[in-house]
Amino acid sequence: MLVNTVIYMGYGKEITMLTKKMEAELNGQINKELYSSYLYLSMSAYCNSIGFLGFANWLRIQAKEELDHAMKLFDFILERGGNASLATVEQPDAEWVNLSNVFDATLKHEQFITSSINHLMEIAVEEKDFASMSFLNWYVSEQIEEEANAEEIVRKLQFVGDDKNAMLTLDKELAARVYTPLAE
Ligand code: OFO
Repeated sequence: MLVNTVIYMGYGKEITMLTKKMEAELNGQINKELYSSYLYLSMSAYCNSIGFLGFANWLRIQAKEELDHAMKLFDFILERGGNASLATVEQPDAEWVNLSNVFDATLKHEQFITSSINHLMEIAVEEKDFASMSFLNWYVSEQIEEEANAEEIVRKLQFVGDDKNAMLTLDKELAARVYTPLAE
């Protein structure tokens, strides 16, 4: 019902423009992804400050990935003939109690992002915006992985408890994470 103007991309190729509602929601998601990046960078700085460089590495890479998620949305909005409008990114917390506190907050934040993606998908379905549905499917799958990764570290931290040697082993494990840019 809310499908907008058709943009002609060349002979035989056409794509419908984003509705204003979908454009606003996607812009809101860019802001959430940028905030995620900021949040994980802040957490990375905390881990660095307490000497856990592996945890810091994992979160720094996570921050980079969130930036990729924001850029993917940015590009999609432009491709669909929309306006990417960038709002203020909220300042993230900088004070953390310990590593468990950091990763409990990470998991909670990813669950929040999942609900935000689900909300976007609901709008796409409501608007019969098939291009957005297809695009958002990537984020739906990504969120399964994002939550699982955070949950795994939360569980490992619970298991390790106060065992300093086990904590250092976990730190070493997280130091091995490498950044992989998103495929075009
Ligand atoms: Fe960590 O999630 Fe983005 O989308």
